[in-house]
Amino acid sequence: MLRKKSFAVLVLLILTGGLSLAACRSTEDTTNPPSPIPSVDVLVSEWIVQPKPNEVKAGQVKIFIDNAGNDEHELVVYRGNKVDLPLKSDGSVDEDAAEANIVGEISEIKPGSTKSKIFDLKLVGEYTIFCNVVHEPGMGMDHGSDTDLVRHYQKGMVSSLTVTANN
Ligand SMILES: [Cu+2]
Repeated sequence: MLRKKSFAVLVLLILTGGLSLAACRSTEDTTNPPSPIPSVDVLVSEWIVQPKPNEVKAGQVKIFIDNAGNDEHELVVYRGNKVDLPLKSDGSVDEDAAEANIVGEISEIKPGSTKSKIFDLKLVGEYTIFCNVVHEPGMGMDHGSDTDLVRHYQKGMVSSLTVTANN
């Protein structure tokens, strides 16, 4: 009789153990795997900024940048339309004035190299991505004949990226 009782307890233990294990497993099964962060490939060169795709869902976005040019570039991510970008009198972007809407940047992308960074593009709308490198003529691709500095933004290194609702 005593033996029978302890057997019953053992069976109960195994059963409950099995049940809790099963419960554990089913919890794991119903948990969705973390969805991969959407990415945008941006090609930069003299004098282009080409995002692919140019539209992405709101949230974290991984930007891969590929410098196919001969000059060093950077990529600044600004929340807003290009027409709203504050410019300095010389035609380059006034990053201090734009600071509140600058989401982040990838800097010092050497010729022929790639870099990536995750940006938090949580707000829906238009974003502008651009290169704001300014240097003396002759230091990069542009061996300008005038004494003006080479301003990549002015040369056309700007493009737009649209962030759409995430549902
Ligand atoms: Cu540039």
